[in-house]
This record gives sequence, structure tokens and C-alpha cells, in this order.
Amino acid sequence: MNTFYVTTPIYYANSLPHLGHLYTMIVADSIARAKKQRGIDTYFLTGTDEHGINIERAAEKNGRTPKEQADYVVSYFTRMTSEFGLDTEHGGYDIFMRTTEPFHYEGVSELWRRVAKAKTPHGNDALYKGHYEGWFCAPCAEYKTEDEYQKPKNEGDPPTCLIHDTPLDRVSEESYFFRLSDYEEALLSAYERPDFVRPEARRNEVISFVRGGLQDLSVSRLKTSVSWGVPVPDDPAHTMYVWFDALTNYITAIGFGNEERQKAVGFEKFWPALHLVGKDILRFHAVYWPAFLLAAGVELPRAIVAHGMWLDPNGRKMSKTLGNTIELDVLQKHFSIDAIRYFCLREMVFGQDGRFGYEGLIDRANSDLASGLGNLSSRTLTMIARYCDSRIPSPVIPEDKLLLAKRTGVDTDETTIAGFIEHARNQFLLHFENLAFSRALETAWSVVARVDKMITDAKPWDLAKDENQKPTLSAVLYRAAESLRWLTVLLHPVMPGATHAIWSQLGMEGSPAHINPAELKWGQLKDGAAIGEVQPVFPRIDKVKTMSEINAGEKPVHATEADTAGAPATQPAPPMTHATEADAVGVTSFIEIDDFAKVDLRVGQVLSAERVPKADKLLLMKVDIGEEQPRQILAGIAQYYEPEKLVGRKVVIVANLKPRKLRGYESQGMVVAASYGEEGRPVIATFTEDVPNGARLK
Ligand code: ME8
Repeated sequence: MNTFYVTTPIYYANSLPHLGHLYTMIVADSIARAKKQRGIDTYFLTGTDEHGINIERAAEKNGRTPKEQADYVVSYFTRMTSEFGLDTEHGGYDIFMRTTEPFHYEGVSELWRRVAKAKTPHGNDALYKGHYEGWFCAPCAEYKTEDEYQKPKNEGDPPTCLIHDTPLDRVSEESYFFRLSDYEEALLSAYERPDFVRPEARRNEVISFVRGGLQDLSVSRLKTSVSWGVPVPDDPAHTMYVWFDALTNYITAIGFGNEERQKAVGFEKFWPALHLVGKDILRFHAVYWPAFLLAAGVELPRAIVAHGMWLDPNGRKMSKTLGNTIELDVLQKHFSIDAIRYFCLREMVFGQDGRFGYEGLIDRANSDLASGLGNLSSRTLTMIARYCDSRIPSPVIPEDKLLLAKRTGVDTDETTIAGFIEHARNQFLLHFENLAFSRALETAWSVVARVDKMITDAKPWDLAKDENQKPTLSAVLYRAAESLRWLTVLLHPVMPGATHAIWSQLGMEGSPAHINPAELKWGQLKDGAAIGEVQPVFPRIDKVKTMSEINAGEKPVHATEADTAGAPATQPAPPMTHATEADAVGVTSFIEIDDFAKVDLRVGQVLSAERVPKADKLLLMKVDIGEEQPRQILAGIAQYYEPEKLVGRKVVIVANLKPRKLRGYESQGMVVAASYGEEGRPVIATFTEDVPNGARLK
């Protein structure tokens, strides 16, 4: 039988799930659903990587045992997969793999034994004992990597521990090494298969890395250095290198080295897999993993496909410190799963980095889903309900009505639109198969546009006024409904919930999950069949309201050393409250109430905010303060606030400050903010209760 196996990376159990993890799962889930739809027996793996020093450290920091730490993180992952419809119950993954499973220990030990017995293509032992050398911190009882120590000021001196500020010892310990250097040619010949490492640009990177020469790889640590891991078979004083252990999950999950799993799933049945990974871990998957498999005599993966990384809307890496991360609970609260899935696949050109922001997500959901597919679906079905008594109308225009139909400009030849859709279907499937999701979706939306145009040109509401045009009206609505049926089948792997809803509203039984898109035939929609209850599938999102809710619930941005380094000494449009000497000693002089009354403070709401070109500290905002025109206001807060996160936010404005020009823009007021710390970090004043724009503060 035709089978398919797709995997995501197994995620580190030292930190909680985030958008990046969700993304790879969504891609894998969409691929798996598309395969299942075509009748292919598919297995989809995701899970967690639970061993190694980082998990040990996280556990220690949180006062847990390493297993408790892993269980804790796994509970968040499984909650995420359930809430986002990615678990088995919702038709998602087939296994949530955990490397602490006993069957994994068995399988990984089996792979180790095979490698330990193997000869390299050059006739050497694939595994040998040597010495690992590194900088060791005695108080920490561990080796330090380059980013974990302070380089010495004087050449010849040892580096120092960042935690203890004590010199590190150069220590060498016994370790098993994998003779990676003997696999250069074998790997290069594996890369000759063009679809093995994808996309092309990443394949080229991997090839040049391997051509540059490979070093043997240390694949074990003494148990005294790293104890949380799989013991080396027959030499328990050593713990396996966490990547050897983690990569092997892809085969142990389906039965390699364990009878029970083998019976339950089947290694021969599903291997080789398509591995989906972020580009950050491509080398481990495209160099080390195939080399281990070559040594053990196990078939290589079907493909290793690396996707790009999500950045913030300004193209910066997402980080908690910058406060520009996308929170899963915010996504879950404000957006439908289908909108998130659609955005992920539409917005990131597969293989390249993509930008993820709440505003962008709202815009796409509103334009492509609410106004696009959703509108097509509801206008078609509403007209069928209104003009055709809620039954799928007939596609046939009788001979004697053809001339009449032609006069309205309607194409009487049904095969024109059928041909268009068939071609689009073929293109869609081709792009999807090549993992070019964004292009596939673009193609599907060309169908939405085409059908929309057909309806608008035919003006069914006018046709309905003329009894003689009833067959023309029926034919137009049939074509729209049939196109919609095709679209729901094509889009089902990307938006399982919404397509299922449209399917039922069309009056179809079963689910588009079981319709093979390659076998769709025009005209299979039965005329005369009753449609279901018409309901909006993609409600429009109120951007200002949603952004304001998101921003109101936003967690505070914490200043860190990294944030404050190089922060401006003066702000071009300074926050109202300045930390001055007077602050330090308390109030030094009093003002009369009349003095205060001179300041016109008003409630405002940010309508838009953007960065000012070539002024990295300035934001240009439009703020509604209850006047006819919004105010244009510049504020020196760009280093602390993401512009899109301010949209919708209620702020306090000094409305009667003399306008002044900054960088060629007139600033017509000032945003009030607290200011603290040496660098005068601004925190914008806001309200926790509803208040209308323009209300005065007094
Ligand atoms: O590397 N954009 O686990 P990990 C898109 N345990 N995807 C992202 C992302 C972003 N900004 N950030 C993370 C590990 N990802 C190892 C893997 S596999 C045998 C062992 C996704 O928790 C992406 O898939 O650091 C990336 O490769 C993965 O999370 C890294 O997850």
C-alpha cells in the first residue's frame, strides 16, 4: 500500500511552546491531511526532545527532576496541540514522541550497536574512543561552550566562567567519536538526488559545508558530566550525545529496535520519512543524521526540507526581551485556527523567512477569508436559498433559452469555467506537492476571484426579476456552488474546520477530508439536493478593537541589559515625565491648580503608527482625540514599542502643546509616558476602563 511518513523536529523540553513550534506542526499537519485525502496511509510524528544538559539545567532552575521538567513542558505542548486542532483526536499527529519512552531507549541502543560494529566507506571503525577536550568549570561541574565563557584579556590566560567569574580548566575526557570525516563522499553522492535536501539554496549550503571538510563528532559524554540521557550500550559510564539520541526518534517511533512498536506501526511500512525542519537545525538533519544511518546500514530519509524562520513585522528575530513575540494564547483567543493556518501557509514563502504580526494576520483574514472565500460562499449560498428554494439549481440552460442567456453576457458554455477550475486544481496540487504552499493558495484564490467576477458580471439579482431568465440564473448559481465544492476539497488540508463547514452548508454529506482532489469531476454536485443552513464561515475581524484588546492584554516589556545598551540619552519628543534631580529628593516646588489647568490633557486612541525612515527612535502616529481630524504626533519611543502593537491603544495626549517640526513632520501634541531608569525608558500612560476619545483629564 501507498504510505507516507512526515515528521516535525522534536522540540526541546526546556522551554514552553511558541509560534515557531506551532508553525512546523501546522505545515506537517497540512501535508499529512493532503496525503490522507488522497487515500495514502500516512503517519505524522511530532514530539519532544527530553534529554541533555539543557533540560537538566532547566529542571534544576525550576526545582524539578529532569523527568518532571519534561512532563511539565509536554503538558503545555499537548495543550497547544489540542487547542490548535493538531492532536490525534482532531485528525492531526499519529504520535507525540517522547525520547524518555522506554521503547526509544531500546531503539536508540540498537542503532548505536549497529554503528559501533560498522566500518566506514574507508574501512575504518565508524565509532572509536578518543578524548573530548574543552573548558571545564569546576564549580558548575560542566564544560562551557564559547558563548558561555568570558574570553581572556591576555593571550595564554584561560577564559573565565560567566557565572562564577573563575578561570576555567582545560580538561579532556574520554568520549566516543563518530568518524564523520570518512563519510564526505557518501554524503555528497546522497545529495546528488535533487529532492533529498530542499529547497535548492539550502541544499547548496549543505553541499559546500560538507565539501569544506568534516570533523569527527563526539557522540558521548561521561556520565559524570551529563547524566540525563541514554546510557551507551555496554559502557554505562558514558551518556549518548543528545543529538544522536534525538535524531533516532524518527525511526524508533515507528518500530526500529522494538517489537511492540514495530507491530503497532511498522518501520518497513513507513520509513523513509520526509523531515520538516527549521533552517536552524538543517545541518544536524542533512549531515549527521544521514551519516549515522549510512553507518548503520539504514535507508536514508525520503527528504529533508528546511523552512525559514518567522521574524517580527520589522524583520527582526522574535524575542521575549524585545517584546515582539507572538503569544499562543493571544492567537488562540482572537483568531480562528483556520485563519492562523491559512496565514502561516500563505504568508511564508516556503524556504524563506516570513514576517508575522497580529495586524498582518487580521488584514489577511479580512481580505482573503472574510471578503474572499467567506463572501463567495455566503453570497452563493444565500442566493441559492433566496432564488432556488434552498436547492442546488440545475446547471442546464435549455436550447430555447440559450439566446436569451447569451444576451445577458453569461457564457453559455459551461466547460469554460470547468476548464479553468480543472487547470487551477492541477496547478494547486503541483505546488502543494512541491511544498510551495503560498503559490498553491494564490492559485486557489485565482478561482475565488474568477467565480466572484462571474457572479458580479451575471448579476443574479437582476436575472431573478425575469422569469424567462430562471435557467440562466440557475446555471450561474450552480457553477458558483460547484466551484465552491472544488475549493473546499482543495483547501481542506489547510483549513479543515472552515472547509468542513462550507461543505455541510452546500448540503454535502461526509467530509472533504475523504475526497481525493485529483479525482474531482465537474458536475458531481447533484442538482435538486437541499443545501444546509447558511452561516458566515469567516466573520470579519474588527481591527482597531482587536488590536486594542491585544495591546491591553499585552505583557509588560521588561528592560534588559541588551535593550538598554546604546539607548538614547535624549528623546526627540520626550515623555512628559522626566526623571530629574527633583524626583530624587521629592517635590521641590508646588504649582497652583490654574497652572495645571493650562495643560489640555485628552484621551486619544492610536489609529496608526509607523517608524520614521532614518530616525530609529521616532514613531509617527495618527491619534484620534475626538476632533474632526486625527492628530499627527511624533514620539521618541521607537526603540521600546512595536508600532503595530500601539494601534488601537488608548493614550493620554497633551493637546495644547505648541506644534513643532521633527524630521520634516509636524508633531501636533505629545504622548504622555512615564520615564524610568538611567536611559529614561518610556512607558506610555493608558486606561484600564473604557473611556471615549477626547475626554479631558483634570
Ligand atoms: O532544535 N520560525 O528543538 P527546538 C519558524 N530539539 N520555526 C521555528 C522558529 C521560528 N522563529 N523557532 C523555532 C530543537 N522553530 C531540537 C530538535 S530534532 C531531532 C531535535 C521551529 O525546540 C523550527 O521547526 O529548538 C525549528 O527547527 C524548531 O522549532 C527548533 O525547535
